[in-house]
Amino acid sequence: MTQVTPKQKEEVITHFRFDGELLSQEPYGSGHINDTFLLVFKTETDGERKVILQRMNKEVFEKPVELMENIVGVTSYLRKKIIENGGDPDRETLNVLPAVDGKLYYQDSLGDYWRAYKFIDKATSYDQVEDPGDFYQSAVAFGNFQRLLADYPAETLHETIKGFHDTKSRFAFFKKVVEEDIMGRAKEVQKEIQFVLDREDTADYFCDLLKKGELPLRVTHNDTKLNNIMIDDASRKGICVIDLDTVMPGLAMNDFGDSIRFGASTAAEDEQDLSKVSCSMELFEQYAKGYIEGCGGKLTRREIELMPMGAKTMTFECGMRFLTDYLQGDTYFKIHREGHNLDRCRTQFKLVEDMEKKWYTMQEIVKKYSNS
Ligand code: ADP
Ligand code: GN1
Ligand code: MG
Repeated sequence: MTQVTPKQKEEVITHFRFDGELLSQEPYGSGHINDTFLLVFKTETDGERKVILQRMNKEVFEKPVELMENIVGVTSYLRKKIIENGGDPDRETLNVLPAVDGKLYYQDSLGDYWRAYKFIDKATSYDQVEDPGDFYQSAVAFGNFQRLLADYPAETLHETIKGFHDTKSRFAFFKKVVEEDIMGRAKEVQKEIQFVLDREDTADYFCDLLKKGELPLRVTHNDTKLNNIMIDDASRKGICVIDLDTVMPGLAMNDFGDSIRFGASTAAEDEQDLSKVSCSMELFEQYAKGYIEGCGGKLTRREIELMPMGAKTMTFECGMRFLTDYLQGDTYFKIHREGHNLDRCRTQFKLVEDMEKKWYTMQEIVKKYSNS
């Protein structure tokens, strides 16, 4: 995607129903996909009001209108449940702010799609775990999210990215990208390429079980990293699951696994010193406990047993995706330095190796909670 220009943003802001005088606007958060801005307004009635404004990445999400239909469907459903449970729907789910013409998005004169959300104040989205208790709370919240959506009519959801966690197809695509090698980068990363090729069985594992009808498809989030949840600054509870772009039918093990990949790592996703990167079993346990509790008894014994496989699959898949993007010239994930995607790929593969070493421990941990 091209850079957002000030003129473009100015046009967009006038096309939403925002109250008050604009005090500031700045790029916000550390997402890899959309362009996110925090806007602050001064209103006559209730002081400062903050808004999240996002340009949706239309190269990643080819049908932004369908994407917004999913988000409004899911958030209005959650809103009802939150009210029934006596919660605060303005803080516990995303709230879309409509454009001036009443639509859920605004398409600007350059053809880009934008949306706005109420800002969830006095809560934080973390890029790394600072306290294991927060990680546990984020697990309860992601588990709850799935439990609350258990009866959501899955057939009404659009598939916003085709084959998003179809690791087998991603593996086949990876091999094609290596063969084509359009940037001439494959020769520098032979070790990483080999790492992927040696693990075709990991890529196939869930896809084969799904084909045999052995795994339940649920409405899942599919991008459960720690910075996609807001932790309340006062209660330290995971209050709101955000980044709903990939809510689609999927596997509970993958939602569990993607959180482990990101949050149970002892280092940042793009750490260059690999000696700092490992999968913390303390954090793995906190998350497993919280997620199983949050799902409220809905997970089958088999799903719980396969949670370590979810962690390995999501970490392997994500590393392979970063490497694919590196080989293709960094067109999918935002990068902030040369070789950024390669650094990210290396942390993921270090984690996969570490999980392979700790396989028995992970199995024992989930076993402990599958009986509770
Ligand atoms: P991306 O798909 O690029 O990751 P996100 O929707 O996750 O985009 O938004 C990026 C970041 O913006 C989040 O990690 C979070 O820090 C912040 N954010 C997004 N929505 C809200 C919101 N409603 N209230 C507060 N912060 C938000
Ligand atoms: C992207 O959007 P964001 O930054 O929360 C990506 C995830 C990856 C993640 C890796 C739609 O998540 O699939 O796991 O980066 N989202 C999309 O950090 O591709
Ligand atoms: Mg995000």
